[in-house]
Amino acid sequence: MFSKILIANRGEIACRIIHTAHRMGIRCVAVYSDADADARHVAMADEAFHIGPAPSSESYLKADKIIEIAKESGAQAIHPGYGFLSENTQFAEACEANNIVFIGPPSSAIAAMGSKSAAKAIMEKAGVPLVPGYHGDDQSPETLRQEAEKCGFPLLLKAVAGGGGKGMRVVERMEDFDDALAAAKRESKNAFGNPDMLIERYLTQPRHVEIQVFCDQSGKGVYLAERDCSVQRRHQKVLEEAPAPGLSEETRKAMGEAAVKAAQAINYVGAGTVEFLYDVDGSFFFMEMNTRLQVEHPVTEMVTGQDLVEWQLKVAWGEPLPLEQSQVKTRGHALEARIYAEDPDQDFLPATGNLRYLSTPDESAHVRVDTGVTEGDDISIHYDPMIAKLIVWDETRDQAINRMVQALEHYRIAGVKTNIRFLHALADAQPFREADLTTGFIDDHRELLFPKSRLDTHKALVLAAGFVLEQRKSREVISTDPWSPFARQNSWRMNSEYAQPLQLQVGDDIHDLKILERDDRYQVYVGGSVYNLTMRLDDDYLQAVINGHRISVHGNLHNDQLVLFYEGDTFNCNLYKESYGFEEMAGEGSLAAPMNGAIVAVQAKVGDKVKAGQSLVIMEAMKMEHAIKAPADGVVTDIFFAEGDQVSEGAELIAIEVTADAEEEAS
Ligand code: MV4
Repeated sequence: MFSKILIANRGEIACRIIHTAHRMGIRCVAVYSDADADARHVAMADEAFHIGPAPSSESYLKADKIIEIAKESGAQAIHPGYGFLSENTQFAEACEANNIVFIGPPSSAIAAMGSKSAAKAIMEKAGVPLVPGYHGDDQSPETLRQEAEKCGFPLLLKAVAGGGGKGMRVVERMEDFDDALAAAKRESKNAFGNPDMLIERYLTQPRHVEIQVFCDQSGKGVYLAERDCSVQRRHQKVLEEAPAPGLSEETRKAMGEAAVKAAQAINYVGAGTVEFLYDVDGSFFFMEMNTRLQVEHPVTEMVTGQDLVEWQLKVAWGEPLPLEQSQVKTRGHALEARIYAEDPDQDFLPATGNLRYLSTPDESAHVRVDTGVTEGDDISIHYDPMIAKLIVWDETRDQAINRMVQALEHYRIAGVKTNIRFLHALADAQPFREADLTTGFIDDHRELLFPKSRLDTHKALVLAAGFVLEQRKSREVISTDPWSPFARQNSWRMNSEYAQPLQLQVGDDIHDLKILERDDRYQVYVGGSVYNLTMRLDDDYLQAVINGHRISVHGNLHNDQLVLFYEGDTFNCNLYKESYGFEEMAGEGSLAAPMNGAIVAVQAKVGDKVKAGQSLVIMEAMKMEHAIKAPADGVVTDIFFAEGDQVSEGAELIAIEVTADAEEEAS
């Protein structure tokens, strides 16, 4: 076996490869750009070499430099991961030329799948089912028109050089064909430098089902079940699973055998994926072959119990496949969700920033997290914005979905926008639970996938206030800085009633809260309502009881930004303007009701002379009493309510004429 390999990649996949290599006793050499000097993959590796500035073109795509480093470090092989140099035929050849094993297929196999029409021709010859259509070299408009007639409508024009959905056009009727062809050719010429088209019958409700194949150097091949990757957005996979729900054993076997034939037709070696379009009637058609280890390989690992990177290393070293086809067994169901730094509310605009708070679900036999980042890392513009892959397994699909929903609720990130809430809605959506999968899933179920916040705004504000107060208290005790505002010895925590104002900004709205504490119980006044609150905070975990509803959230307060995490959802607010001083309730001359409540006692009559601070009216709200006190010496001139009256927040309760000598005393 190799004793040292170089990983020509970054992020989660570099970490993933190092993990297995280390388990097998293989040393790992990492490479890194300026942006990745402190990255997790660099820390995990046994040694690491700087390769250049942050842009991929100046670092992770520098084939020559990477080969030089492999030679210098004594690495016997290079694992390219996915993306970057993984499907670059010249790189595979350069490795070979330098006596370094490329952990991937021969360059000829990569090249064979580079052109869609050539790939289809190879697959046709190998007897792999194709979507009916045309993939010939004759690209004259007349031939293409004739082939379109033969194919029937709707049809799909696909760029021969295309990939990832670029250069595709659906044509509904012959009348539209010429215009569509001209447009598709133009687009493909611009995008790929090649205007050639192929024609296929357009499947309107297909699923994306792909087979994991493996071939060794002797030409033996096996398939390791399939994955359903139908849930995509703009040709980006979002949620993947294994096995594909509802696939019959016959179809699974036929698809698997077709995939192995496809691989063998191009003398494949190593890990590959054959993608199929799977139609509602159970038919399936070759789509393309990916000549690399794929992002979603973990779901296959979870159901087969195999380590595909270990298989890659063994095959690259020249060993036979670890299992015969008959020994490949699957058990249970696995799902993978891709956690991205992006904003679903802004059309999934990629997000950047610092992962200032990052907490992941506990890993177990049921939950796996593949990631390349740790708390404090930056998500930059330079690379793919994927933060992690969250993979779950259970005996049944339904249980696996529950696991996924739960694990997403335990994945908490602050500092960068993520798609976690979207993924949570997706995994929990009824049509997904019912495996109503097609490639149009996300577009077809938009109304389910952008849910309103699960937390009512008032409750969220109460929890936010509670979190801020409890965290301040815990800091107060441990603070050693006498000048810190947290170090103040405030009397408000003593057994008397003081109201603390707190302004929280949510979006453009500023909410004025008042918080009253007595005997470790709080009352939070917000928007004319009052909430009883008790709580305890353990580190970042707040357990609160609001009006008898026990509710728990995690939180992160950073400068004046607070994020609360609740059931896969986040609530963001800013401490808008904060006062560390405390005012007594109704202490500033206000004789207005501080909240909605009832008058329980009126302790003065019209004409009474009263002293500053004297209690005039007692109000009750949520079973706690509040005294409305005279702001200054004076005479009561009017009383607007009587005992038993209900009053609203802000209502004037009593009028006082401040006496002249009192005014003089005050001035
Ligand atoms: C198709 C198709 C329907 N009919 N071909 C999209 C990317 C490229 N790899 C092939 N794609 C498709 N080819 C025929 N004849 C629908 C798609 C397609 C799709 C396929 C897999 C996953 C997601 C998709 C989203 C839109 C369209």
